[in-house]
Amino acid sequence: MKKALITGITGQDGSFLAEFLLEKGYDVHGTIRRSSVDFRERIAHLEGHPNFHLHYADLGDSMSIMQVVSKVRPDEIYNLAAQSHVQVSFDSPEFTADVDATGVLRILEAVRLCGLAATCRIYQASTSELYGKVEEVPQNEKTPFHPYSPYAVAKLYGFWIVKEYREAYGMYCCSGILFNHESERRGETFVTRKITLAAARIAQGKQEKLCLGNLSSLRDWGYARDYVECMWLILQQPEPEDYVIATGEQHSVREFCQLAFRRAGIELRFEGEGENEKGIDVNTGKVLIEVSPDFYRPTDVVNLWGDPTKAKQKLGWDPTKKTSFEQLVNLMVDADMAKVAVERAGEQVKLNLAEYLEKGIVK
Ligand code: NDP
Ligand code: GDR
Repeated sequence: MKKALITGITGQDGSFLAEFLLEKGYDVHGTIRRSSVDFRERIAHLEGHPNFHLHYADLGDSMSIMQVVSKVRPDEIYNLAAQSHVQVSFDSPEFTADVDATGVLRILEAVRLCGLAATCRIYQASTSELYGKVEEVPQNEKTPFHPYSPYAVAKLYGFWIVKEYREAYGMYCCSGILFNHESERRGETFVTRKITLAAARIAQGKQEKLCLGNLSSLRDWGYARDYVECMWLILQQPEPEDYVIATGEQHSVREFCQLAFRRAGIELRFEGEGENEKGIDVNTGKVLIEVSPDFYRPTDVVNLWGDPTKAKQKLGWDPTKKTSFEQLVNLMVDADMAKVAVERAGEQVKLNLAEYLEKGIVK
């Protein structure tokens, strides 16, 4: 039985990858961090599985990484752990650099020092943010990088140190340069999930309006569940190489809003420009979306569009057979509509109970 170690197993991608590898028959080990509240929601359904194991480790703590690598002695490591929010990286640049840049080095060195350099394959979660300010579209493995946030600069170090260990020590380590991928498990402060959750809340009368930043930003959005298979495929190739994973399609934040609100039963029209742009309900005339400079970034990446030709040829990646943009938006909105409906039902139960207690109907 092959052993995989996933850092960042509690995150969106980590949880899907753990499911995928368990189905493939792997013994799956994941790293978690101690927290005063429970952040294991995305993997709660896997706990108790005989091939699923969790270990405490932090990418900022070499000793914890050495411990887990030497204990598990994995065949494959998927380094997904990161401070992954681009806007947050402007507020916490040093922490982001420590985890997203030096953290990668700590993993590579742990593998080497534990004598696993010749046997352990390493996947590094690189990102389309590396292209940053680049104006060439679409972007492929040969497009030069121009990182445009503390997050992207840290990830650039991660990309290069992985390449360096491959060339210096002959290690099987590679990067997946993944474009944005989303899901019903996406963190609630990333733009797609922020939109789908707001659409569901507004449609069910639980929120008045949604404030966003740059509505014109363009992204190549795919479905996270589809993308984790590529992480695995990248590590199954005869030679270690870096790959762009993307859908090859580009959409704006505004377009995402339009489709998401439509799925929630609200037709929007957009009026105005820049900070004055608004998303208006065509039936009621109510302003539902406003632009707030609070969500602008000091430097923003506005034109990402991936060219996954290499992945198509070498990995057999076929985005046309995967979840489409519209399907992605729909599945996210449907999940959030259900979540909000459950929350409302819970609130109603509490209200009823309070009323029954007050009236003495229940004691
Ligand atoms: P999430 O933010 O959902 O998950 C990040 C994970 O990293 C969480 O499990 C988090 O743990 C963990 N983590 C954060 N800091 C540390 C630390 N110091 N030590 C150990 N673990 C830590 O990200 P995604 O699942 O979306 O992304 C996975 C990876 O892929 C990230 O590296 C991201 O940068 C990269 N990426 C993501 C893309 C996307 O579109 N989703 C695209 C390209 C790259 P905790 O739960 O305790 O916070
Ligand atoms: P990104 O994702 O920065 O691409 O990083 P995010 O969803 O945060 O932003 C996408 C674009 O939307 C614009 N935007 C807003 N973004 C957020 N978060 N909140 C808003 O209110 C808002 N309004 C507009 C942003 O300016 C941006 O242009 C994600 C992360 O998963 C990274 O870890 C990963 O490496 C990249 O995707 C690929």
